Amino acid sequence: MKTTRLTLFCLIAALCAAAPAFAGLIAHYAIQADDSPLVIEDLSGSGRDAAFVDTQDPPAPVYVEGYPCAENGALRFNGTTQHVDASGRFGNGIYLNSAVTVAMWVKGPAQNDMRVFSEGSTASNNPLVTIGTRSPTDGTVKLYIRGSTTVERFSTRVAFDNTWHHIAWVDKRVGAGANMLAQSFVYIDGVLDSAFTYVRPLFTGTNALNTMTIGAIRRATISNRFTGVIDDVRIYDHALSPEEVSALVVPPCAGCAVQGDPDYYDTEITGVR
Ligand SMILES: [Ca+2]
Repeated sequence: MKTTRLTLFCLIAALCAAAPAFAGLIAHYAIQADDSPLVIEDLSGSGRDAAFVDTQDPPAPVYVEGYPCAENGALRFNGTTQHVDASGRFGNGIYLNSAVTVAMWVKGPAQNDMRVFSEGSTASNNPLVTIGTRSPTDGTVKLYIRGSTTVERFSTRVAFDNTWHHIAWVDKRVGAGANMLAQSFVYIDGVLDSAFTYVRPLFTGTNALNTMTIGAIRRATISNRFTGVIDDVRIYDHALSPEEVSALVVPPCAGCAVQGDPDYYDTEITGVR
């Protein structure tokens, strides 16, 4: 049991945010330091725990303030040796669901062509389903999907500017049968940023997916490691509505009083992880 200090304001915000949008949640990496810092627990009830992986010996996970204002509630990735690995937990791939939503909080600088979410293959460098940063560096979000064909799209707004931003990617097939027509929506901070229709690449044969990572790409080797903080990664096997996406976004930490402020309520809460 971990004791966490939050202001009353942030507690209410967090509780309000935690309530909705759990149906169809197939993995939820809330991320919180505890007695097992190398295990990134899946709170969805699906048993898809992930592992913190670090080529440093011993592994050195760094937990920092999460969103919003949760002490030791997020992981800071160093960009050189670290990622979170849930490979093998999602069958043939999250993206093979007819609809999928991937959502998370990020806080990192603009950087060239790194990844916060990725599916890939240890057998081939080709197949990728990824969310990351744009090359050339401009702080926007890059969506890069490559199987039998390649799809590359960019957000309009910036998500990587060293402050907290929420990213949600909602993708769903709209074609029947073998028609792989799909619609994709990118939300930043709970607001629709961009939308497009495209034909989903195929991930069969040599393009089959078998890895899932947070903060890097895993193929035969690890690459494209993200520098920055990631919190509360949620994966759904369906398309969240705009209202459900915006419900994941709570008031920013800037709105929370800190200890010493006149309106800081020194509220001790136990049983909150
Ligand atoms: Ca967290």
